Amino acid sequence: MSQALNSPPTLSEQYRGYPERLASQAQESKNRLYSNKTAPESVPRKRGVRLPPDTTQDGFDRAISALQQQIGQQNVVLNDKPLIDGWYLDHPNTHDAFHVVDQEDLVSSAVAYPESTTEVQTIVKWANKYSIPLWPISMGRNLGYGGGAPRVPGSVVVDLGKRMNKILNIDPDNASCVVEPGVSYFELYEEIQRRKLPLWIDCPDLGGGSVLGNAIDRGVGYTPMGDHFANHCGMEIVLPNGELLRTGMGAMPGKYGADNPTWQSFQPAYGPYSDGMFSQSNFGIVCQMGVWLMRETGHQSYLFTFPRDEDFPEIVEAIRPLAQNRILGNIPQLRHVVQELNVTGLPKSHWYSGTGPIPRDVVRKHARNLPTGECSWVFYGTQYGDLAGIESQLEIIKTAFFKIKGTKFFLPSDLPPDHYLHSRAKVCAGIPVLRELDWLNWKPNAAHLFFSPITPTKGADAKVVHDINIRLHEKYGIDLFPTLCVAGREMHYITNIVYDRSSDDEKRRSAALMRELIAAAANEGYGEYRTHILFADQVARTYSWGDNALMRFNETIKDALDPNGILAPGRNGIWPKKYRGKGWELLGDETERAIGGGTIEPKKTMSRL
Ligand code: EUG
Repeated sequence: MSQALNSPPTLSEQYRGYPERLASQAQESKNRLYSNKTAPESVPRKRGVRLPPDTTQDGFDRAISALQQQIGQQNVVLNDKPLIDGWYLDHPNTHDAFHVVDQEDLVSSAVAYPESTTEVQTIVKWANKYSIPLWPISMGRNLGYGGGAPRVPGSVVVDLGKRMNKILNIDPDNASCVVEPGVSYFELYEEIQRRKLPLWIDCPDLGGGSVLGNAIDRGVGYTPMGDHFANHCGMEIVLPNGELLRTGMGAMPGKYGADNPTWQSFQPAYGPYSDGMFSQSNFGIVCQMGVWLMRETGHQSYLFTFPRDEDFPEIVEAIRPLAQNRILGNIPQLRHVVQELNVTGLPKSHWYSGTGPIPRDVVRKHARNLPTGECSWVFYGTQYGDLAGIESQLEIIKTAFFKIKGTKFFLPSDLPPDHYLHSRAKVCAGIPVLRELDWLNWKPNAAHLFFSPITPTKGADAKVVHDINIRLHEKYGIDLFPTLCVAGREMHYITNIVYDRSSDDEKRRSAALMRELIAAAANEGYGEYRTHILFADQVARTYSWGDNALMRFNETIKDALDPNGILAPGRNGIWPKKYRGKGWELLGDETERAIGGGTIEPKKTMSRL
């Protein structure tokens, strides 16, 4: 429990830290989480360093010494100490803090900390020579999707965050910047404030993640520039053979060896647009990326409540034209009212003492006592621009939503200072915060998985996915926490599957629920935009149109770029030839079976197959 007493690190102490302005929040949030913790901080390791597949101890030792000689002994660290799940701002890069299978299963053998793109090239060439799988991470947050854990146990994690955390350029005229993988939303925001620039960043619900990493995982934020990948411009990439590539206009040399002046201005350049291939992929290591910023503007956040569970399809229908007409300025969130209970940071036991999911009538009873009153759905939106524009937009939005009977409207000034809307207003103005962590207090030792399908922004489609969620969460006895990020043509329907890390039973039910949700949604034609590393194989294989044409295309590219199969094997379901069809793909109940001390690694090593 010693860590509980420590203050979490600040940004000036640690690249993964929090800004001073959030000091008391960070400490409170950490204390609250630790006060709910019943599991020990760490347990003794059952085995020593987990070796990469097909590697002898002797061969591994020689490879590690060789790498230490190349990038410095202190920059290659064995993963041989007790594993600590820690907390959001003391996040491990040794394993998945939100472990689904055994904590010690999805672990690295070692972590390498490169300082530069050149050192990343050195590591990649080393991995090819010694045939060791690499797992690059930026800062390794990726919460609910696997954290910093490698898919193949014993991979060497390449932690780009620790030493490659420079903001290389901020161009106020172009409203853009260039970042390395270790630049967090917190850091980028603070730097813009330090320089007093009239610019906004766009951040997701939590501010500790990597700007670059989130964009290439195609994450979402909540200003008008919330589509992070769509707002990146230009990349510098190390390919799996160690060669270097610049995409976009960066492919054209600048004068006298300078960066190309148009690199952060025009995304595609000439010829096929290659950047997409380096998002959610294992085709290269992105070491620099351009990011577009937003010009500072006026903004007004607000919320609507809707009375009935059954209003859901009608709400979605009302949002669609508003979003398509760009009356809605950002990606709003629609949350079920149960999320109003968990975002208070109070544990489930505060609201309900029974076992099993919290019943609907109990949620209703408690909602009645919240400032927003009894309701079923809560819509969090923000309008941008000048006051007159915001007011006229709000009138149009109110007219549309008030057609749903019993709808209510609230401004931040209508709600107490601790209401979540105040935190939401910050996120929607590009100010990164920590508040969203609070629903992790729902149960002791809480971890979570995200189920993240995409549906059209149409009531009927949304209802199909919602009903699947209701049915299967009930079947597995798990609370249903839906948050929908709604755009004009599609919505990210995110459910948060919260489980107690110390309970194998909860882990098994959560994993089984995920598996069945993915299958049931795919059966209706709905697919995930992103998933946990343990479910990547299953999700990738739901995209099977034309006899798996997409996966065959991806595999062709993977084999051409990475013939030795060293780069992030299994990432997003893409396996290099060396691993393919040898028992690595998790397509059945392997995950559930590995919970409680097993492994997801196939029994036979690759060469013996
Ligand atoms: C959220 C949104 C996501 C995601 C995970 C979580 C929101 C949680 C839009 O994508 O992948 C409140």
